[in-house]
Amino acid sequence: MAKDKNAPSKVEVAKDKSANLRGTIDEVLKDPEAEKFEHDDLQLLKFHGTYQQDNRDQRAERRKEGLGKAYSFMIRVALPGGVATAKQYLDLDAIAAKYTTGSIRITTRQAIQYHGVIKGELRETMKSINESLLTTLAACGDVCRNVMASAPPFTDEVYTQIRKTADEVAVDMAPKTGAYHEIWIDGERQHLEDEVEPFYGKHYLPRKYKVGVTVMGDNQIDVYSYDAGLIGIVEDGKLVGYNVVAGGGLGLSHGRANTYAQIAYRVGFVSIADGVQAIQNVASIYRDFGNRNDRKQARLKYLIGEKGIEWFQAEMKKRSDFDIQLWREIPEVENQDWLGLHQQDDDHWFYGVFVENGRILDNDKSKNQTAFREIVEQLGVGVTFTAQQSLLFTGLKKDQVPALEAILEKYNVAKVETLSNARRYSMACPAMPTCGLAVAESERALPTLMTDIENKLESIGIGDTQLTIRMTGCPNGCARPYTADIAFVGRRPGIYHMFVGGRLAGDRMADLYAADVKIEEAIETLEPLLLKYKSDRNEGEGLGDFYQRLLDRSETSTRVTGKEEPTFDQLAPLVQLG
Ligand code: SRM
Ligand code: SF4
Repeated sequence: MAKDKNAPSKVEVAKDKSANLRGTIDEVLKDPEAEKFEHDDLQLLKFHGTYQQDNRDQRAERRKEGLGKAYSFMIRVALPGGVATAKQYLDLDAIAAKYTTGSIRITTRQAIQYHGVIKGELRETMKSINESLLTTLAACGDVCRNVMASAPPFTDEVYTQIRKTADEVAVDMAPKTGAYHEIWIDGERQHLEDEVEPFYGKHYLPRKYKVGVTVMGDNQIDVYSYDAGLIGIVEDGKLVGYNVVAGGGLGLSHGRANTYAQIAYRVGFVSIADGVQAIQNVASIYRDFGNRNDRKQARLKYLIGEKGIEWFQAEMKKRSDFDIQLWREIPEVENQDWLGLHQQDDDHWFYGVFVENGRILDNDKSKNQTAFREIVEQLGVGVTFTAQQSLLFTGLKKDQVPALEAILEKYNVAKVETLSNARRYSMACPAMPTCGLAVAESERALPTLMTDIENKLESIGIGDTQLTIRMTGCPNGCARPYTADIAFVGRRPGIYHMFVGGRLAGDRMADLYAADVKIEEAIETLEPLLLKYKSDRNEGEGLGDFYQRLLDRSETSTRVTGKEEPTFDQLAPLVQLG
């Protein structure tokens, strides 16, 4: 029978039947015979912050031995603004050692992920996380995800308010179902008849909803990549309100022109007091009008793309009992990764440390996990995870800095002065072996490729160039490739689409530069452009900016679809002549 294209998707049906996200998760957890979750529970688990995965490196071997997949769980812990106290960090570290493959992985959205938790220990792991006053609820699923906030822990009025607003959005948008508490914490089944999800209702949102809060001039969180965002407007040193953006998103499917990555649209300006409600109102439009039939067309960007930003702005006005003014113009963004030492307030400092691809784990070269544990234990400092997969030690006294640096040195953890400008801004998603959607390597491939890129930049004489290089194992965009200066997006094992033309400011889309490039040929594919950049760039011009000038773009590019023509082909004669 032909599929009814107006029928709700399977996930919508699963939500409908789930009794506010309960499904049969509790029963399967309690059943020692059940080695895995199935059907609807697989979708519902995500709302609780966990994914069933299997180790893809082991698939072939196990198949040969007549064994099924080696199932385990990824758990994502939501930390609004990426903030953890010293005790929370040490607890997270201890949980990693006790229940997981051992590593803590900082995500591109200031959360952390564990991998390899076995089913028999899933409940205990979730309970331990909650005992640290942290949660995994809504870290994944069709809800408001971890709310991001600009990372520097400044205690001035502006940054304090930014973090406060992010925390308030997180509380306001958290699901109210008792299912999470019942299943993972106290095991007592509540009375369901009177339980309501006041904002979400029983179907929650059509898809994920991502939010970030920052301040003008500082876009480390890549606010234009999200479903909704608030950008603080500062006048005479005071925060006066927020510009609201909506409808950003970076996932696309190769070969499908109706899927696209989109820079968020400008909605308008609201007062500080109305910021949280503005984020809820954006979500309510999404909840009421978003596509619930086709999950590939369900993100807010497609709704705004189809109906237009003017329609969206009018709908926002209708739903808001507060004033929505015209967008306030903002200055060029100065991107900062906040690595190294910075003053936090009169008495305190913070210190940013680069974590390659977010992986906190001891290895032969460097023992960052031991170093970070020792720093937090000895100095009692807090930790803020950044949107560039790194971390800041916060609340340091000036006289603690030498001790911190000595610990980094002892365990061979790179200080920012020793990093190239290319590596320090690089990011990769996890991809193989845990991600079920990966079609190519990412985190395991980028470090070596980065060394080749560093060598090439050095040999051309542009080793000091500041640029963002990002890699993902599929087109879903988890390491935000489409806003980077240079990106590698997995197509098949060892083969990548190469994008060029975004920038550190995160407010512009890159172009497909070259299609289906073998990783061994990446450097030679890039070289003509790098040479041309070296000879023809303007003073201070970034690689992405230069490429846009070469393409003669009069307007900022805000969208890249799943079916683009490579721009390098257009430019090949010009570039090779260079
Ligand atoms: Fe992502 C799915 C990892 C940020 C777009 N993402 C996944 C899954 C859960 C794979 C899956 O569905 O089975 C990945 C788990 C891999 C693993 O083994 O751990 C995964 N995404 C990640 C993280 C961990 C990458 C990282 O290097 O840190 C990031 C976790 C963020 C967090 O803490 O919440 C992560 N994902 C992103 C981002 C970037 C961002 O938000 O800043 C994007 C692009 C922005 C956006 O959402 O548009 C992103 N992830 C996706 C998509 C495409 C969604 C879409 O609607 O277009 C998928 C696939 C899906 O949802 O169907 C996906
Ligand atoms: Fe997995 Fe693709 Fe996301 Fe990488 S970009 S983590 S491969 S879904």
